[in-house]
Amino acid sequence: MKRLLPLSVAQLGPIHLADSKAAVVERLIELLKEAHSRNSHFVVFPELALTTFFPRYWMTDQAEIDRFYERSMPNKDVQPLFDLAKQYGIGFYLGYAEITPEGERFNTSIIVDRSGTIVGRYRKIHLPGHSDHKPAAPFQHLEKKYFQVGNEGFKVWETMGTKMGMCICNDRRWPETYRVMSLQSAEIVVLGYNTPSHNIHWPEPTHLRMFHHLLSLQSNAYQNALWIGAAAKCGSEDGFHMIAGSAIVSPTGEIVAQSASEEDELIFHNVDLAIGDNFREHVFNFAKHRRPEHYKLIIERIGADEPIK
Ligand code: CDV
Repeated sequence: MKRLLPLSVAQLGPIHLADSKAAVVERLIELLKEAHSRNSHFVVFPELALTTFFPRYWMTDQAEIDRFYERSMPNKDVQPLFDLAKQYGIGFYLGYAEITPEGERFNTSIIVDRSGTIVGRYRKIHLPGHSDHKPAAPFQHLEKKYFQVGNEGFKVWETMGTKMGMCICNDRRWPETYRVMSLQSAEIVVLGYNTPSHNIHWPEPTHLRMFHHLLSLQSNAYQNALWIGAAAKCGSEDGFHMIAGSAIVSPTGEIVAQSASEEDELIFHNVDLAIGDNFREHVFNFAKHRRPEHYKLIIERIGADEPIK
């Protein structure tokens, strides 16, 4: 029997430094209205969806840095989004920069259910990039400067008729991310991303950025019998280009919906959660087939080292 979750993924085009949060929230609301017109129950918005991808900038002025962070959620800027989503009965995933009352800074996402309640929070664990200034690079990737490593693990929430997990951007490239969630019986993982088209560390062919993004989603959806909804922030933010490719991927590993632009764009699929059941019961029946006694190195080692004797 089908178990349906009408799912939208709301891709965002560029957010420039000069754009106000209120203006961005208006764009999110337009996408929410479109999701409502498609009878969606859930919408996935991108990573750091309220601001430009500010880790590309080396900043030392604390006030300049602080304006990118949210001190509470919801707050007056995003309240209109929460209000309309509640009115429509649509849940959502939203990424933003969080500063706690103690001054800790995280790259965070939340799951809001269809009644407007925040049911889950995730703080990004795999922070890419560097913390030092690289003046020779065309732009920075300073997530290690502006954020701490997430301290709440990879969790799964029973909500909206499913078991939902979440992660953020670079997390999507790591098999551990999804396996920790599929071991908690996650049926769907939602995520947002900001992926620069240009790699500042080595001359990576540009087409590989999109290829590896989709490869990561497709392989991990299949290997963990999961649906994945992935929302890009994309296009050229003040001249810095990021890939699009927002996608909904089935537990078969197939892409069932993909964005076609580098602008604000909604994609939709009436997700049948039951598709994952066949994979969980057979080829990826973890209880029957996993052999954790042979996986010890995965938690004992961080970096690659000598072969074991
Ligand atoms: N925001 C990100 O985490 N971006 C990384 C980049 C640095 C490769 C990503 O994995 O897409």
